[in-house]
Order: sequence, then structure tokens, then C-alpha cells
Amino acid sequence: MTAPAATVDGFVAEFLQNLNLERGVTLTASSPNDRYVALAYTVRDYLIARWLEDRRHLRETQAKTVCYLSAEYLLGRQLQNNLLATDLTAIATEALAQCGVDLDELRDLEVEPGLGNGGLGRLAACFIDSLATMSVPNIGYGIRYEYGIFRQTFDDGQQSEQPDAWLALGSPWEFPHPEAAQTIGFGGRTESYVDDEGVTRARWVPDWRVRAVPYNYMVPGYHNGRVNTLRLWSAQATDAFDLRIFNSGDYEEAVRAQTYAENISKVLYPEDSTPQGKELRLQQQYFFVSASIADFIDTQLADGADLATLPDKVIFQLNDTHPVIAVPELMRVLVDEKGMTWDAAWDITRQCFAYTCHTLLPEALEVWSVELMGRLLPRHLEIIYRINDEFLAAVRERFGDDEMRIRDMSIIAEFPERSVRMAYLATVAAAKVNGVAELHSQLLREKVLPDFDEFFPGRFINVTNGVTPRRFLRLANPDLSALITEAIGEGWVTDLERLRELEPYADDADFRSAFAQVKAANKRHLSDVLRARDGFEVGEGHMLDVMVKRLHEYKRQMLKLLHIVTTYENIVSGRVAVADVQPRTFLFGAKAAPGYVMAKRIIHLINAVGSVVNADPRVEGRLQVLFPPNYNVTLAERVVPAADLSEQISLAGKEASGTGNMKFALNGALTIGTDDGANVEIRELVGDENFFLFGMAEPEVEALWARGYRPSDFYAADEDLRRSIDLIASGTFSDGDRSVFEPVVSNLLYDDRFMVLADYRSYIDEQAKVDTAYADRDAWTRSAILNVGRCGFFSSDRSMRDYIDRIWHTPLAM
Ligand code: 26W
Repeated sequence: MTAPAATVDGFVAEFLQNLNLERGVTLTASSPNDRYVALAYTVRDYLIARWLEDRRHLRETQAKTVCYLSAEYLLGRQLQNNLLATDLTAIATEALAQCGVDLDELRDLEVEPGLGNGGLGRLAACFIDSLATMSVPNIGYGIRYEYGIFRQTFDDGQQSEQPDAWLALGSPWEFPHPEAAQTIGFGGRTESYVDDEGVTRARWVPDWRVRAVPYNYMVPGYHNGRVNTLRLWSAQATDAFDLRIFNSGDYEEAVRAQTYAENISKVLYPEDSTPQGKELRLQQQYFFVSASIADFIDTQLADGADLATLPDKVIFQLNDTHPVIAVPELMRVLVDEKGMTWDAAWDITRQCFAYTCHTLLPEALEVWSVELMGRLLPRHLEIIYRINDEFLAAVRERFGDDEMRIRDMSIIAEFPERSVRMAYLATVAAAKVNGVAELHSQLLREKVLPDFDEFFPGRFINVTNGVTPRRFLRLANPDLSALITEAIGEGWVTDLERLRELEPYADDADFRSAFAQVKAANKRHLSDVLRARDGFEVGEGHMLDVMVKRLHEYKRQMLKLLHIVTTYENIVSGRVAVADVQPRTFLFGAKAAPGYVMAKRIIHLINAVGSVVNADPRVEGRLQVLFPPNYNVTLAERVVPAADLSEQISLAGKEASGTGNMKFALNGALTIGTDDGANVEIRELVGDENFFLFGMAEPEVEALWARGYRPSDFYAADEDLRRSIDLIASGTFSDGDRSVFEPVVSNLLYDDRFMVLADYRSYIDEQAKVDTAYADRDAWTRSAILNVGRCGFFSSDRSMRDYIDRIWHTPLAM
């Protein structure tokens, strides 16, 4: 099969054919959605030939494949990225223009697949983009949620959630394969029996089943003609409905099993830090993991392949603890279904898995009650028990009968209830365990899993996160990309370290002014988007100060808000002349997990402060607070290129890495941040003079905590802080009703787990330095250019190279 001609005429012909044949309409009779779908099909047609070839080649060569197991993929819109990868953007634009169609109009019809919460999900999307661009054999496995991350709307400044019916009009980018469905068991019991060789064996007898139907999505490499596969599973009832019950007239009952089964892939859990321990969540995890392992063995391995060679054929990368049930699942398949001995199976299993941890918050580490695990997955619990027994026997052998250590290292926790610690199971089974930034990996070894680091020397490593330069620079910031390419050629798109060649241009006045103009144009473009989307715009000549990420207290949106309130209070109290205030637009983007009450209160307060500040004539428009709802990948692609200042202000030791920080630096924003996560590595690379560092470092945080942290002491000792908190407490931002934000204020004064008050003074002083620096726009631009030039390290291509060198040992290019 060959791809259509990559010419304007070829594209026009393919497009019109798809309108007619796939949509059954003519151009004149077509709806915007018809034209969008026909365009998507046309772009698909240019990729399919190579996709089929790559999948055939993968099976033929049996090259070692990276199977990325992730419960989340925050993909963003597909159309433009696929046009970029196939280098068809210019041809498509011209071809559609010839048909009287505006590509940008169709682009905005696409609903982004929001199959993730935040950092972890977006990282998975960046990683599979890099693996395709680096021609590494890879299959991304996950769940095809019918409803992705909720749509956020604001009612009187308060978040409310709308279901994300992203499939309402179908998705032209997916290829369903019901014929390749897997059947997944749940519940039931286990029984032992004696097999023909007289060996006593165990088997699982599930008492209900569901079908896992795969949907394939293309993952095109950039300009290399390579297409990898993202395979997402959708739940379907094994049998449509129970006709017998139906005929008995109990229609509800007849379809109950069906709805129950299909609930499994119905909706993404919107939590990104505190697991709710819900049974459906464990069902989701086992559902996609079991389907993926069966699928890989069935479809990727040559018939009759010797499973003992599995470690040469595959590495399953566990994206946090969410897919870790894959470990007992592979053991079950190898021992119960393939008849292997336990030891042989364990030897294979522990070579086939690697585990990435993405958090430092103890509450984010998943544990499943033994009661639930035993009820839903009885055979897996038995296997986990045996893995734990053998592990603890080895621990005993090494450290003797140190019961404390045994209890602390056991995969099974006894308190508060008997439960399975998934991070421990992952660590015991994985060939390698990695954190996602140097500081994070260090804290994992020293603070979170020290016993395991001691017991498994060399198992804990670091691979610092990265972001794809295709979507977050070449696609999101075409003007800056053109400027860079004009200066150093276009090799940087697949070799981001080439950005180093930009450093000399920081001393080139013409380049600096061209760079500044690009940033100004991006700010105007964002303004146009926000005006159309939400009715507000970035203040002319304002510094654009951006904080976009999930709402979580450890990320400290409250610290940013205190800076805004302090600046505002200084003006309205007359302590600072408004004319001396650097005009700033503060832009927030943040979703809160629906059950996270304090996070939702903070969103309410940000909007409340915004509406007062934005409307106060005494501010003379020099301060503006914008909070566009429903922050997602598509909005990020608009906001990141426009930002002047990137807020990365989490309490040191809490943010595992961050990836937004990398995107902003690569797009020429300067960072104000703590020494947390990957901020440390950004500052080391760009230089202290090009980074606004403030706040306690992690050891200082630990020390203050150990000394006993009393936030009200900081309140009492700092007048600016006191006046700002008092202004919030006074009801100024809630029509005089002090009760509305009282919980936020008292949480700050008497709890403040993430030490907002302790870092306040350092932050405010550093923000004053930001104002001073911004006054010298040319020096600021020079610094911004150096940030771009020195952040090539943060490409997800480099992250993939590290995973390949240190963990996967797969062939770089097939
Ligand atoms: C079960 C609830 C739950 C869901 C998601 C707990 C934890 C998560 C994720 C691990 C949270 C997450 O997205 N972590 C972020 O991962 C990014 C990619 O590595 C890092 O850059 C961020 O620092 C980290 O917060």
C-alpha cells in the first residue's frame, strides 16, 4: 500500500474523496465537522501505509519493544501535530484554501482527548512522541475513557465540573479492533488441582468477565516516516444483555451486567494526588494491564515463541503505581496459564518491569486493602503474598530478625488496615526504579524508600523528565521556531541540545529585538484567544506572570495570591504609588480534584481577588488577574509562548519534577522558583543570574519542620504579610462576608503544611528583583535567550535516551 502523493493536488483529491466516500457529502453540502473529519482521514491516509509497514516489521524482527503502561495519556489535539510530523502543514493549508476552506477553522473543531490529569499523563504523551521520532519500537497501552478529565466552569468564581463527552462526535484518529478483544476476569475464587505431570497447581475461577476492545491511535515520528501505536482499551460487556431476564420483563436487570461492565472505562478518576481507594479504580487498573499483557504475548510474540526469552522481547515501563498489578498478572499468566515453575516465572518477571515514581507525597502512594484485592483479584493476592514471603525471607537473611525493618519493608502493611503497598511491590519486582528529577530521586532513596535502596543497591536511579520540542516549541511557537531555525538551522527539532548554538545571539542586539517582538506577538495572540474564549485580555505592556498547573496546596498557588494581594494592598493603602508598580497580568490555570475542598476554596479566592483587583480604579489597570477556566493542553499551547515569568514556587521537596517549568524556559520565559524538582537542574543549566531563586531548600524545610513550624509567628513578624492576610480575612474579597474565606485564612495561620508563610518574605523580595530586572527589557531578553539556549537538556528525546541507556537497553532505531 502506498501513501497518496504529498502534493497540493494529491491532497485536494484525497480530501474531496474522503468527503464523498467517508462522509457521504459534497464539499458544498458539507458541515464544518464533515470537513474536519475528512481532513483528519486525509492526514491518516498519508500515515497508514508506513504504520502498517512498521507494525509488520516490528513483528518480523521481534525487536525488543518498550511497552509503556500508563493509566493516563494527556495527548492534546492530534491534527496539527500529525500535519507537523508528516511535514504536510503547508500542503494541507494550500490544498484546503483551494477548496475555500480555512485549516485553522477546522483545527479548532478538534476536541482534545483529555485522558489524563496533569504532569504524569502529559509526560506519557511526550514520551511516546519521542520514541516514535527516535524510531524506537514502542507500544503505549492505556484506557480509552469515554469521559476524560472534567470540563471546568466557574460559577461566581467557584469551580464546577461538567462531563467531558469528548467522543460525542466520534474521533477520526482511532481505529477500533473488536476482533482483537481480550476477555478479562474479575472476582470469583482460586482452586488448586493436580496437572497431568502430577504437579499441584493453582487456577483462578473468576465469577464475572468483561471484554477489552482495543482502539489504536497513530503516534507519528517527526519527519522520519515512522508511526508507533497507542493502544487504548475500552470495556464492553461479554454479552450484550440477558435476553431471558429481558423477556421476563425486568429490563433494568437485563442490562445491569452490561452497564456494570462498561463502567470500567467510563470515566477518568480526576484525582492527581490522593487515591480514593475506590474498587472501580482497581478494576480499571487490572482491566487495561491484563488486556495489555495478553495482547503483547498474543500479537507481538512470534507464534510458539519461548517465553523464557520474554526479557529480550519486551520491557514494561510502569508509569507510577497505577499499573503495578501487572507484576502478579504476568506471574499468573506464566505460572498458571503457561505452566512455568514459580522460580522461572519470577526470574523472567523481574527482568520485564521497570517502575517510575512521580510523587513525594506519602498520601499519593497507592495502597489497596487486602479485603478488596482478595475479593476482586483473589489469585493475584495469593501471588503477592508469595512474592512478599520470598522477599522478606531474603531481607531476614540479609538483616537478620529485625522485626521493625521486616514490618517496614513488607509489601503488606498491617496498619491501619491490612493492605498492599503498591510502591513496595513495584520496587521489589522492578529491574530499575527511577525518580523524575535529581532531587526527587535523591529524596526517594534517602527519605521515601531508604530501606529498599540499601537492600537493592544500584536499583534506584534518576531520569530527569523532559518535554517534546515538537508540540511545545515547533508547533506552539512557530515564530520563535522560525527565528531559531534562521539562526542555527532546523536540526534542533530532533536534537534540542543544538539550542546551545543560540547562546552567542544573546549578545546580538538585532536578534534580541527580533526575539522580543516574537514574545510581544505571542502575547497579543494569546490576548486574541482569551478575548474570544473568555472575554478578557492581557494588559498592553504588562509583564505576563503565569502560574498554570493542577491546584494543589504543595504547589502553593496561595503564595502567588499573597504576592498579588500584597501588591494591591500597597496601592490601595497608598504605601506604594501606583505609578511605581510594574504593570503585571497574573494568569492562572488550574483544575482542582472535585473532592479536594481546600483546593476549590483557593480557586474561589483567586477569582474573588481577581474580580476586586480588576475592577478597582485605584489600580489604574496596572494589575490584572486572569483565570481562564478549563486549563488544558490546547490552552497551554497558547499560554506558554506568551509568558514572561514562569511561577514554579512549590515547597522544596514536594514537586517531583514539574514539566511546565521546562516548557516555559524553552519558550523564553524567566523562572521564579524554589530549589525543588527539576527547577534545580534548570537553574544549574541557565545560570543563577538567569533564574529568580527564592525560599528554603529542602534541608531547611526539614529543619524548620523538625524545630516545630508555627506559621502565626511569621504572620506576627511581617507587616506586609499581616496586612495581606488581614485584607483577605476582612471580607474585602467576599462582599464583607468574613466567613467565606475564613477556612483558607485559618488554614494558613494555624496549619500551613506547605509553609507558605515561611517562604513569603523571600518570595516578595525576589519578586521585587523581578520588577527591577523587567525594567531593563533588553537585559531581560538577553536572559530569556540564554534560557532557551541552555535548556535543550529538557527534551523528552534526551529522557528517552537515558531510559534506553540506563533501563531498557532496547535498540535505538529499528
Ligand atoms: C491515585 C491518585 C494519583 C493520580 C496521579 C496519584 C498520583 C498521580 C500522579 C503521580 C501525579 C502526577 O501527575 N505527578 C506529577 O508527575 C509529573 C511527571 O513526572 C511531575 O513532573 C510532577 O512533579 C508530579 O507532580
